[in-house]
Amino acid sequence: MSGADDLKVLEKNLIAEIGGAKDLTALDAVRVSALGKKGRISELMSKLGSLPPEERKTFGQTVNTLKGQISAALDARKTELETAALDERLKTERTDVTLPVRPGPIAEGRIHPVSQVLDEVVEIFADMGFSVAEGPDIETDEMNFDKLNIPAEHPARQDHDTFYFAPKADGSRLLLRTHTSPVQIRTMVSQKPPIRIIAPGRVYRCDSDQTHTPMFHQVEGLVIDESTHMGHLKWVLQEFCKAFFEVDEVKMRFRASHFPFTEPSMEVDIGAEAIGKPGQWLEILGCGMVHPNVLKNCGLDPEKYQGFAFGVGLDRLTMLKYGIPDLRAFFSGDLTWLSHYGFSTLDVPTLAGGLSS
Ligand code: 2U9
Repeated sequence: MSGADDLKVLEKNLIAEIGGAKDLTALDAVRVSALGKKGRISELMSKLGSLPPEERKTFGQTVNTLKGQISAALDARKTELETAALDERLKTERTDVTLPVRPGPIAEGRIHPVSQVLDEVVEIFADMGFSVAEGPDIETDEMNFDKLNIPAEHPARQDHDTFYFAPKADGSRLLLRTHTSPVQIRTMVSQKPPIRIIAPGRVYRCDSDQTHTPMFHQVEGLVIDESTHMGHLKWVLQEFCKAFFEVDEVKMRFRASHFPFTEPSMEVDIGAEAIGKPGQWLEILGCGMVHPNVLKNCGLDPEKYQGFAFGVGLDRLTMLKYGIPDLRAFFSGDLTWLSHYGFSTLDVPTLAGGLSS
């Protein structure tokens, strides 16, 4: 066989071996056997010196051409095998981006139902133009009682079952606030009307049984302007109840009551059909027109200013809306209870999004 024929056969064999390589390892073995130091093409090159000078040039060029062809064929097959391997992986390694987030510590955390209801209440009143006001849990007798028209000898002072701190040298003593009303007092002392605030927060009374815990939550509201009247009060409470219980209509009953800080004072019941119990009335809040003495105590002229206030127990509101039977479980730190009644961190209440859905 002539040298040229040898090269043709070698070329044919190598191309067949390259085409037959099933994977990258097999292909690399072909590359080494052709182009490696002791490979078939490299060995041809080493024979060059033993050829007669007149044949060297042509033989050298032909071997170089073959080398180029085989390199190109190796590269092409390599790309082919890599693409096929990638296609195979893409078939099995799919990512479904529509799958829900894998539960982890953050996804499993729950918002306490009282916090959720507080956020709902804030959302509703913010939409009506109220701001949120806050104040300290530790208060003075003056802010918690005196300025609210509850003097030392007033029987309501006993009703509040107050937690007192040890008296100071001057006889004065601090206390844990028994309602959030001192927040409204502080607002009236420091701000000129118009005032439109809600004051949510923790309050404390020395009382503990099936329906009372020593710490509970309230939201109180206060609106003071020159001509604010009971019609405004009734409208605000009606809108609040409809939005909170997520119903188009709610029956409301205003019963005459008595609080030292409001005159007149009322307790409000709603028709329990709002929570799916037709035929019953449920007491949900207290309210009234701010007593002129309270306005005076805060430096406001009752001849010029008037307004209304209301108070709602948040824990009770939470039990009613979400059908939670036992108040004491609210503060027991029971994770099983919380995973049942709690809310996902993604359930942020918004009016546009349908409050609780
Ligand atoms: C100022 C003036 C008046 C707040 C009011 C009520 C009626 C009321 C209860 C509801 C359930 C307390 O948590 S509860 O037990 N509250 O009935 N609260 S009027 O009146 C104010 C507050 C501040 C300066």
